[in-house]
Amino acid sequence: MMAPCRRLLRLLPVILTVTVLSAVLLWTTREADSSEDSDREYWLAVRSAGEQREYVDHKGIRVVVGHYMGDPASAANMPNLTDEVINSNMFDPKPNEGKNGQPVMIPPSQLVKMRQLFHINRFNLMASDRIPLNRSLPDVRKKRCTNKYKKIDNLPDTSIIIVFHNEAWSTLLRTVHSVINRSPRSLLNEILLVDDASTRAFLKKPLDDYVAQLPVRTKVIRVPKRAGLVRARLMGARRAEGKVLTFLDAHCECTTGWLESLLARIAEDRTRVVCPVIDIISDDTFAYVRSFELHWGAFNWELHFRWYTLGGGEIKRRKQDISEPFKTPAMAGGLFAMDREYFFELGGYDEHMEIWGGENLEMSFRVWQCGGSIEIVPCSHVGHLFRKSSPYTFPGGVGEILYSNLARVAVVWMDEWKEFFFKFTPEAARLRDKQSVRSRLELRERLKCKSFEWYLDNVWPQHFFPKEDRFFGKIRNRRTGECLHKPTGKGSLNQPMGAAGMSPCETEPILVQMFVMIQGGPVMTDESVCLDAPERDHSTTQPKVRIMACSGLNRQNWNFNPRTLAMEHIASGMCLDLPRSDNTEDSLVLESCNGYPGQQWVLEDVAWK
Ligand code: LR7
Ligand code: MN
Repeated sequence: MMAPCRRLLRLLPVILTVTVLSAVLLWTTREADSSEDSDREYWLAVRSAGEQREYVDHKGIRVVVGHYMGDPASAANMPNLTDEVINSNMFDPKPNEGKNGQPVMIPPSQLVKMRQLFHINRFNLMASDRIPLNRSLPDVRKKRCTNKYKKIDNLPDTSIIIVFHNEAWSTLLRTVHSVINRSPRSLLNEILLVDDASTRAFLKKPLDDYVAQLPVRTKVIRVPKRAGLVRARLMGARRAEGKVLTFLDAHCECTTGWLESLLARIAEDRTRVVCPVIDIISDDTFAYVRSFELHWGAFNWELHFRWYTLGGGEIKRRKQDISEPFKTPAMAGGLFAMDREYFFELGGYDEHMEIWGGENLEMSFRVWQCGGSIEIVPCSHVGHLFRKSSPYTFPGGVGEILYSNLARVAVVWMDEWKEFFFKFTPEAARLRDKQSVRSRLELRERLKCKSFEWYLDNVWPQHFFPKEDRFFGKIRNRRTGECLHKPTGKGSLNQPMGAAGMSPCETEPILVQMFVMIQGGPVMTDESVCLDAPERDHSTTQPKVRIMACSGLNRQNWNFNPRTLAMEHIASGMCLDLPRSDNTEDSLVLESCNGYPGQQWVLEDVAWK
């Protein structure tokens, strides 16, 4: 394998870990749902300790997340696993195990075996195999939801499309049974299981036989050669007969009311693409954990999908009725419903996207730019099994696949911002010219889709991307000559905030020294973090300046004075200053404005397109 690919193989667990972390964040903050949101501080201390990562969140809750790495599953590189084990169905349900979404406890005598089996799917297969296919789950909806979507007579019916590649029996069929058990029967047209060239023996005839006796029409569609999730989903969509297409990953569990609320939104407006709130099924214990409802989906500078907190104003508006659906700039990708005809009118999916990744942003941009909308429906909750690494092969290499897919997204939909993406993501830039995207550009033309600038301005006005109307570049201090940087160091990728510090300016622009500033507004950087001065108590003479989740609050607004070169903190009237000590670990502070070089800042433009 070429060096960049190897680097990416190492990176993929990190990407997945960040996704899991976002999920953990959602989970540990879920209680804030009903409390004051505006000043929530996600304090997340991350410490790497060998293979384990440990987090202490702002409430002092300690969360330990294992960190699994390694090559995808085949008997050859899985310790003590034979092909016979991998191909056997070890489903062995115990009636009360995992009941009501409770965690599974594995008897101590089984722990060694449990760890071995973990490698097959990169989740606790033994735990999953102990839980019945029809386990109960709590009704996690807000009270208001119970009556909100009662009338179902006029709702469209749906085909459920589940694509899978070497999924475990128990997770796949628990997905199917949760759909059957918790959806109004009249709304289920059919369930389509698209087998993306799985090799496991139990997913062949035994699966055909099993689905034949289910009370809802269920078909298994076989993809002859590994197609990847995009083409597998397209194959399902083309065979579907329901009015709406509802896509699920092959390791989900649906809760009461999940479907009615989604279909009701589409019945009102066929151009809505609707997503449930995605709850967490633990890869370790299979506990069902409700997640925080007020996050929306977007992405970072490298086009990796992220969950971000809704801004302050947005939350206030939603306080009127927190069960109301809200618009989201992007969707996670795996769990959504969409009118079938509209799906094809809008161009289905980009068939040249391989295996995994990028299709969720492609569809998000396309839907928004071409006249539709994407929303999250808080009354619909579906659990998804989050894992920390990918269990299957990426033929052609992880890097080639993921970044080719992302290059296609950028070239077709992002206009000038594609240059920004390629400039700072060399892995994708390398693959840019290999993409033939003519038919997708023609589609964009034919549908008269709007620009990416329109998308940023109207769908995601809180975005932290560069734009003509704002500064983008380095922020250099006049006294030390050093540059402002985003907190770095071990584990910082997962650390949404920390002390605002300084480091020697790099000549080659590097992302951690890049900032976007709107005059009189926030100083932002990648991952939706902003320069913040959270200390309300101004009896401290030098309030610390931090990098924290952008919130839209006034205390994150700054004014750059081009005459004095001062960075004025609007809420306090104080100025951004260097720490008193020379310890570079120390954070910047606010100080009464004094005009000394320590308070003078040079905004150095960096070309982004
Ligand atoms: O080659 C493949 N063929 C497949 O059929 C690769 C995958 N698949 C199947 C796979 O078996 C699974 O059912 O496709 C589905 C998704 O693959 P996962 O579960 O490995 O993906 P994920 O959950 O890690 O990734 C998220 O991002 C993907 C980007 O391509 C897809 O959009 C996934 O559907 C998506 N999952 C979710 O949105 C669930 C919530 C995650 C969050 C946040
Ligand atoms: Mn998944």
